[in-house]
Amino acid sequence: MKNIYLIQLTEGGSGIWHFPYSVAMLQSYCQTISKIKENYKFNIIFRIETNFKQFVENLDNPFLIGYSSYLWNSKRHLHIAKYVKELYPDCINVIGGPSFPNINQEDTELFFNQNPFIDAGVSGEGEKAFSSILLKLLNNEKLDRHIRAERIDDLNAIPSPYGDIFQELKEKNKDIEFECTIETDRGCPFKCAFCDWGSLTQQKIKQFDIDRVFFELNKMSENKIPKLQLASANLGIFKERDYEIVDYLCSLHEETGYPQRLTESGVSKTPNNKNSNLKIRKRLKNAFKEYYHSPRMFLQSSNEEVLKNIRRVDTYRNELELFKDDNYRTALELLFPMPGHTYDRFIDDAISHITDNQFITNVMPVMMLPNAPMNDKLYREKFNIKTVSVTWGELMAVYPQMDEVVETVNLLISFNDLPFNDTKKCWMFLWIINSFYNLKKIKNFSLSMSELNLNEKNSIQTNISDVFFNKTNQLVNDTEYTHKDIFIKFQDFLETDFNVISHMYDKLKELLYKEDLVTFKICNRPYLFYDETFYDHYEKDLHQTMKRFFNAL
Ligand code: B12
Ligand code: SF4
Repeated sequence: MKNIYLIQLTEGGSGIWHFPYSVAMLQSYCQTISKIKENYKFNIIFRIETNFKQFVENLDNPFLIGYSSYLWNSKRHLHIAKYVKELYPDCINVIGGPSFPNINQEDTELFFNQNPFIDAGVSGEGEKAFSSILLKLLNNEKLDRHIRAERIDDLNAIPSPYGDIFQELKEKNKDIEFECTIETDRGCPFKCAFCDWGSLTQQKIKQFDIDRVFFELNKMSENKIPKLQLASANLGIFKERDYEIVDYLCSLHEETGYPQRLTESGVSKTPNNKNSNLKIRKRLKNAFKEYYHSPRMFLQSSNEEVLKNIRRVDTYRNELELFKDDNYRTALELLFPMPGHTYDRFIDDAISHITDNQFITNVMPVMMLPNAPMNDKLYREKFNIKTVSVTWGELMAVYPQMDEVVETVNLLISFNDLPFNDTKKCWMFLWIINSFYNLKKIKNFSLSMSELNLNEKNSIQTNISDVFFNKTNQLVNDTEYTHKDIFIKFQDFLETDFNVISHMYDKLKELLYKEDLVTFKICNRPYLFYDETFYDHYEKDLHQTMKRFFNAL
């Protein structure tokens, strides 16, 4: 038997790790082919507890190693692959997954030049392509360096990995729990410029049999899975079928408590009357309650120019009111910065629902995914896109040995019409509205306070926010000022007039795009990073600063 290792380092913390679903799918399909089953033994690796060199030394006569490459593990995988080649020169290194670059021919070439120890790379769906590699090697045939996989027509030819493979991995890893991914379908008909849905964007959606989906959902419940991720890009697009799946899942949770938590990956972007988005959202929230995050609407932007540039189909922007519900808050997800954004347009996006208690806005920094249309050479040139590399940060696994290699991510920072300084100013604008206006708004919507763990600890901050919120609303009612006017004036005040708040402001602005991704979280939810000592010490100054600002208006 020849030893195959499939490595997909996933993230783990507090004893819960992502199930290495992608490589489990490869193994599951390959084992349907008798010639492969008779000749190869599969070993899946998703966590490494020694240093990488030692890990490689302990491998048992590896014949081929497959690496499943994502933003959060690709550097570590390459590091391992290099040691592998040094120690076992005959072992074949094959890479696949969404971070193997394929959108620009020169990027692929550069990748192979920089990583000569990688023998072959697969773009696209891996199950059949990987099995062909294994069969070719049995026939002593030579491998192509870059293999572009053909689309898999019959997804049901891939057995579920939540049978034997899952049980075996559970047996071997009794000290941890798995959070799991389930695909109900594959592919996405849209082609948003910032996204690389596993290289399956602008592709027909293919479905897994509904009975197979039910089988996997039952496994999630039987095995008491703490968190389930539905990997559909457009949940709700198959109006009846998707609701049936969600309803089944909700019934399982209601009856057994498991799967315990749920997140979904994408919601249908078809017009609302053609999908079951709304029905799904309400069913999920009612069944899972606090174990289902705030329902999210992935707006990305509401500016026409930005939407056109990122080729985003926007169908629910005008139907947002339908998603409101007295029992929960809905999060409006935005991306920033994207070609077409300016300071002014970003502000309009960020405050579009500022006076509505049932909506809260969340802004994500845009990452340059290696195979997203945005990374196409012509697209980059057209908009003069600049990026900066930052460390991946707190989303890393907690194992200290994993710090041997630092994963990084490229973030977009500027375009033709958006200088880098304005990008930072936009993030700081977000910090302002979330620190001084939205905090009070969240407090008004009682459910959210407990949801966000806000309590008396934040009292000085909430008092200051009360002042800002009330004064702003009063001015908007009594004068010609709009919310936008006041927020912009406050930002100018903090940038030009040194005071205790501008001290915090400057410190955070300095960290943007230098530190890891946590800084963007601070801009979105500053109250979760409450600095009690600072607020205690400067309480009086903070109130005086606020007073001075409003008196000067
Ligand atoms: C589940 C999921 C998650 C989960 C868990 C991820 C995990 N660690 O396992 C959660 C919710 C945590 C998550 C979070 C994020 N995710 Co996510 N996520 C997904 C999702 C929806 C499904 C992944 C999946 O299992 N797909 C099904 C499998 C079968 O497909 P696949 O992974 O592409 O594998 C196939 C091929 O790529 C290939 N292949 C894969 N490996 C190998 C190896 C070999 C040797 C070969 C030959 C072939 C091969 O064959 C496989 C089978 O066909 C994908 C989108 C998607 N549908 O793919 C995004 C996706 C993976 N996520 C993405 C991103 C950007 C994120 C976030 C950074 C989002 C954010 N801004 O915060 C975070 C950070 C994650 C972290 N670890 O910290 C990007 C990744 C891009 C990249 N280049 O890495 C994707 C592709 C979505 C996108 N918009 O483009 N995510
Ligand atoms: S963001 Fe969603 S809709 Fe757009 S291409 Fe990616 S998966 Fe499809």
